[in-house]
Amino acid sequence: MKRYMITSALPYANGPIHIGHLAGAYLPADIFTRFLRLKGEDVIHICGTDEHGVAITLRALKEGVSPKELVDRYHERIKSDFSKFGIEFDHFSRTTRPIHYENAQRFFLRLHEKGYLYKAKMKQFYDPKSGRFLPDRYVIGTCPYCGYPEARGDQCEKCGRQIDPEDLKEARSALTGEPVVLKETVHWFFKLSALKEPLREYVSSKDWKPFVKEFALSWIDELRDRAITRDLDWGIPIPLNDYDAEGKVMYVWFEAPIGYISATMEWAEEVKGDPEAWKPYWTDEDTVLVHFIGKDNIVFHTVIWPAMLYAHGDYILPTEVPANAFLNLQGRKLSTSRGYAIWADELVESVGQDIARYAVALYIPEKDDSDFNVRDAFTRTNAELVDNFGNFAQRVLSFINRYMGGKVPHPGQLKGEDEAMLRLLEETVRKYEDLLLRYEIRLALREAVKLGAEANRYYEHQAPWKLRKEDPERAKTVLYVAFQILKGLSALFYPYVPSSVKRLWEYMDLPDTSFQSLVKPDPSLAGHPVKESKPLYRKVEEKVIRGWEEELKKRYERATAGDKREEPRIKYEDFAKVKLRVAKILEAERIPKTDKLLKLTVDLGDERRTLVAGIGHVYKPEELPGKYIVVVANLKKKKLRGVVSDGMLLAAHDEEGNPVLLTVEREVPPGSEIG
Ligand code: B3M
Ligand code: ZN
Repeated sequence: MKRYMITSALPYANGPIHIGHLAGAYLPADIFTRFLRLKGEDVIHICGTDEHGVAITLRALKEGVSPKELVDRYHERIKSDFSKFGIEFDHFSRTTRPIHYENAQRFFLRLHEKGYLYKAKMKQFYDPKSGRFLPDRYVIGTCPYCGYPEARGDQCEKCGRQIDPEDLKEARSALTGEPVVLKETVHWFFKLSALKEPLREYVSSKDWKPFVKEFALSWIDELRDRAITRDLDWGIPIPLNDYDAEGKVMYVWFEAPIGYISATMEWAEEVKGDPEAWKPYWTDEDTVLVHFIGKDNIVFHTVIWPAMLYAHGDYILPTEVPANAFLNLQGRKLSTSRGYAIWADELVESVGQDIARYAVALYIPEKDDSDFNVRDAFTRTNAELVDNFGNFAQRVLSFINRYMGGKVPHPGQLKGEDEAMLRLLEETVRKYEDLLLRYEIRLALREAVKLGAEANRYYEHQAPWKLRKEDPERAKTVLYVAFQILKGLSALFYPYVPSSVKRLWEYMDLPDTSFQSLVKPDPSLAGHPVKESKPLYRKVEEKVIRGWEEELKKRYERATAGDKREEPRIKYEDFAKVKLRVAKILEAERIPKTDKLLKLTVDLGDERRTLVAGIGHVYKPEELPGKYIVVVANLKKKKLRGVVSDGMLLAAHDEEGNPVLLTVEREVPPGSEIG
């Protein structure tokens, strides 16, 4: 027996759970845990709400409630969303619990005592009106890339790019709307730079998904010390007797992962009634520590959190970090704040828990971003779950009830095709287990579905409803084999659709529902009585699918309607201030040590100009000379990486945000005016 400590990312208590969250972390974690538990492994699945940080305070501000009110409300909501979706935890805690405050402060002190934390000055944006230092996200301004006027200092919601708050134009405070200033402040820093080598060794030794491992390694290359305190009044206080610590709290990303341990401690006390019971899960080298997360959390779980654990010294490091990419919805990005999502609770209300789980499981973005399209999702679920597994279960059980006196029949001599079917079960189980243990949750499901399809084919081909009269002995053998296969299938489908499989087990009335017993044909079940059964699933009807399509279209329109309204109209005179002209590219070369920047020499008719353009990741310098492009000719000069850019070229941005040059429909003399 192996010991597993499984965690799912602690969701911020600032909104309900949607299918993107579920596909990204919670459903795969739940499937994996259920599989291990069915196999009898020693496993616990721990989670809880992440209740500090600016994601919380900003949301509270928007809703006009206190952070405490906000997190109380969403903690309950999130807990109920998970339970409706059948996501089970051994314990679901909160980062505002006293046990976590104490534990996080102990952790901080240990790192401090061991010399991993130091105090230093830094410059940070300050809002003179509210008298507060502002975290990156609280600084709002115009995005330097796409011009979106409401971009946040950490990321632009419109074009999705990462930004530094210093790059925002017209930077202002999200709290007061007033201009911000840079001001000196003191913070505690985590000496990550000192841990580069052990971290590199640790990550290199891991057999993680390539995109996870590469991301972690590239981060380690550029590892710098990071501030782990913040000027905020909502969070865990710094446990030091120091004047500078006043008004500061721990950075949420420092304390939240410690919350995994705190929640396990709380589980030990409250659920196990043994305050020591958490220890082997976090300190025994034999424990497999697995963090299920979405891709935006990779750095924290593969670099910073392992660094913290390493520096602390008492704990094991993560064994596996099965991170997932993003789930889109009808080809578009999900957004909680804009309300473009399918929420966990409404999906379950619409189609039932297991159909909902199955549909989402089909799109777990294990390798790349995937797209949840309601028509595809429900059509496939109807075919693979309802018509395949569900149908087989119903056929076998109702036949036994109707024609075999409600008892699994005693078989006659098995034929080649019977044995082939049982062998296929054995092979499938092997592949399935292997895949699940490698976190290939979608591929493992494929194996189960294939076996289900074969089982239906076998049943169809043997046609026991005909054999019943022509060759009753043979009919019994077929039903016996079909029952054994159904029992095996139930084990494979259980982690994905647990509540319907539990119902199936009641109908089958099995003495033992451990994985090992389910997947092994059991001759002693000949003569075993089964119960009256009902169909496990109902198909998702066309009108439900169409209803979702229409609803999502409406949600998307509502989510983006604001964008259109926000764009203020300008007068012609304003536009006329911008001098647009046609230019011909004469030369192009890369600016050394940059990935994107090209230096262009262009012909503007009466003069030559140098432009710097961030297009080098898409255009090769040699393909540019001779092209006619559009430039803003009267822009103030700007120095970029030592080169003065005298003007700006215009480009559109494609779906991936890559630049596509604007050109003219036919050649006109360089320098021609546009307007
Ligand atoms: N709350 C981020 C998120 O919800 C964060 C995860 C914390 S895991 C320790 O995406
Ligand atoms: Zn932008």
